[in-house]
Amino acid sequence: MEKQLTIGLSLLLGLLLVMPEVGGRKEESQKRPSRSSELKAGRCSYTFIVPQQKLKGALCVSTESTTGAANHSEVKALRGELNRQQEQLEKLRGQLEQEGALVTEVRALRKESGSMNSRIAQLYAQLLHEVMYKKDQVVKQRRVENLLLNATAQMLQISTSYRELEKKYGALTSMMSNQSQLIARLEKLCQATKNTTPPPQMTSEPLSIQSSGPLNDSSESKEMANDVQRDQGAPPLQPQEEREPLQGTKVLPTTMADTPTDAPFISFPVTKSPGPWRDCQHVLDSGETTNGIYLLRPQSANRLLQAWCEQTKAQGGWTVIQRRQDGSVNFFRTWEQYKQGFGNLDGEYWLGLEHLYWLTKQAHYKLRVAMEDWQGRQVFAEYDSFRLEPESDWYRLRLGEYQGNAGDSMSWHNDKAFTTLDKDKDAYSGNCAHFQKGGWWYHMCAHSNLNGVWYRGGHYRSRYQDGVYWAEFHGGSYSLKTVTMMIKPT
Ligand SMILES: [Ca+2]
Repeated sequence: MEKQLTIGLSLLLGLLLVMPEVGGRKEESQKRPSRSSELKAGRCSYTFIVPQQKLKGALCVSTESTTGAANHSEVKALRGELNRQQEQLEKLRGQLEQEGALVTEVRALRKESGSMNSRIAQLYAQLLHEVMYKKDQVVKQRRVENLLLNATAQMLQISTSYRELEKKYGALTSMMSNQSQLIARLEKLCQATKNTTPPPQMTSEPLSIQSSGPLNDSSESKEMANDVQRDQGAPPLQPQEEREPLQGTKVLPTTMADTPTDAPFISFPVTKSPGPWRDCQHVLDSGETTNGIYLLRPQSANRLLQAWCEQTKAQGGWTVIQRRQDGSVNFFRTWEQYKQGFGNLDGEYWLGLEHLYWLTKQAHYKLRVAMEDWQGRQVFAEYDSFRLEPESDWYRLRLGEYQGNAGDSMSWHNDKAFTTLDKDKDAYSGNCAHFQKGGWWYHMCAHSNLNGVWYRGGHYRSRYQDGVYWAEFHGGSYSLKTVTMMIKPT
């Protein structure tokens, strides 16, 4: 049934396909009857396709009548096709040209992209490097910050401990000041009672040696003191008020052991030529070549004074202004006493700042400090100029160039005012004279103090640096055996 239907349909299709040609042939046969007669002669001009299979095209075509027209139309079609293909070719060529430009462009772009890539890589490396560097910097910064923090903490700690120390120091200073006031009160009490007890003992042990030494074990010193008294012919226990100073000069104490701390020199006769002399150089120039006490009167000064003249050592002509040799005199004195002078002219004494001022005002003087240690070694320090400013300027020290073999322990005190336990003119917050137990041209406080406590034996043990010392010679904790300060005009 199905097969029959398929055959039927194929036949119909075949008819449909052949129909126009049938019409065409009819027209042609009308136009050209000669040819149709030829066809009628024996050749079949229609072809029927038996639809046993699917239709695949014509199985038979007329060869003669259609060939010329077919060729012509085919050529035409071919030409058209050729034209079309040429057009396409042109189109393709145009496209190709366009594509060629595109290729160049793409190449350029690729090239650019390559260079861009390398640039990006470079930038990336740079960025990486910067990041690393920044990281390093951050680490370093943190380290520095930590260090800073540590330092700050340490500083805080130090400042705290410094404050504590300051508090302690303040307490100690006030204690010292209290003790000094006590000493001053005791001194006043001693004066008031007019007894012959020695000056109040200082807090340090060696001072008791100083005050009690001559009584206990130094019979030689006692004899010497007595000799002085015999020489001057003064009664040993003469009250101070009854003593008559020789023409306004100082007075010597009766004995070393019972010297009131504020007593100036007692009257003392001129042992050598009458004078008065300008100074010991003047004495030497006049032919007096022996050591001893001479009466002096500085030019333009209406005051007489006595001093020991050293005429044998270092070419002579030296006016002794200070001497330490046995600890027989207490040098822990007031301003007034340092101003007027105190001690024994043939032993330990201080000539007096006022006298020094007038002496050094009349000419150009040099200073010589002669020292001896406990092993007998002798050294000296010389300053090519020496003078003092007046009391209104606290007897400020003016010192010249150093030379000698003791070392320079005094230039540090140049241009410094004099300080005593009752007049603080030093640069130190406390009073240097309190700690060093003697008046001096203190700074903060001293490289030398020849007015300290005379300790026996050199190295001393004390809470303070209060010995008779010259730091450049034996340091601050060595108390010298003998010291002489003397001046001479140049
Ligand atoms: Ca001071």
